[in-house]
Amino acid sequence: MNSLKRNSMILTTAVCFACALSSSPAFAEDDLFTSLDTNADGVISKTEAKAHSTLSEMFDMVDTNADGFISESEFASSGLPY
Ligand SMILES: [Ca+2]
Ligand SMILES: [Ca+2]
Repeated sequence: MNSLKRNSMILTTAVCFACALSSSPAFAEDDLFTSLDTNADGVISKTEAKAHSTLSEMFDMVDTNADGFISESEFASSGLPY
């Protein structure tokens, strides 16, 4: 009885921990993308990227389909430190 209770407590803690792990980095990334996308058209232009020195330097590398804009998925796969 006692050990069952403890097990379910451990499980709850583990689930919460996994939850925090998976949600916070995504949130931070999303937040930066949104704040860089100043005209809110869903992509980051070269001009908008100038607000972030690292992104600005890496723009051509991050813009994998070379359309001159960084989409959210291109941004997400860039592995940029932020
Ligand atoms: Ca934009
Ligand atoms: Ca692109």
